[in-house]
Amino acid sequence: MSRSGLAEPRSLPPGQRLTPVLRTVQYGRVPRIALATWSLRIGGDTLDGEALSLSWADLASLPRTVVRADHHCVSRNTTLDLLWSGVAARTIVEMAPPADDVAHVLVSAARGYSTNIRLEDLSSSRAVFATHLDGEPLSPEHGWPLRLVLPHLYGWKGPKWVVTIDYQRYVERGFWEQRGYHLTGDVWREERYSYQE
Ligand SMILES: Nc1nc2c(c(=O)[nH]1)N[C@H]1C(S)=C(S)[C@@H](COP(=O)(O)O)O[C@H]1N2
Ligand SMILES: [Mo]
Repeated sequence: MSRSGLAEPRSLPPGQRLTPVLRTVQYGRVPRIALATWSLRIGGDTLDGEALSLSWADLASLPRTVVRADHHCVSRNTTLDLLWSGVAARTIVEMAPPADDVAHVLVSAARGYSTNIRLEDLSSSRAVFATHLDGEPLSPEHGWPLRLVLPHLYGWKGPKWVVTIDYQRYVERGFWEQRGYHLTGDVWREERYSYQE
């Protein structure tokens, strides 16, 4: 039944509460990155066995997309309506496709952070390697030059300062997945901890 005249309250994922600003959350310090030497490497179990490296100029030549999404940190803070723009993760996956039996991907960042993502989550239509937030280039704290955004997964599944994508036939847990967090991390299924797997 619709309640005319009243705005429909927006549904929050289970166990989350609203926070008005996107708080910076990371393990360790913000890395310094030079675009001239930066690259995004897609390797591991690729279809042709070769790794692909994209320079910043290569990345800039790819088609761009915009995704409006809410951010959900597993610490229970949710921030609504962030506008991410960059390159669809699908575009990158299609440029360097995985071998047929690959189901997982380890995405790693400068300074050692990593996270495991199911290939089907990385290939979902709203997954984006973002260069911009709300129309501005990412700030260093929010992941400049490139961060992954997966709106239906908890925030830890979106590395800031992404540098490598490794397709994996076998599951390798990333930074938080080794420390008790869930392998898949779906926000709407409330997949927070590894004991739920
Ligand atoms: N490289 C890296 N990326 C990271 C993290 C991190 O510690 N290192 N923390 C994650 C977590 S837990 C969240 S909630 C978001 C926070 O993004 P923000 O700092 O832009 O708000 O970044 C994610 N990406
Ligand atoms: Mo988080």
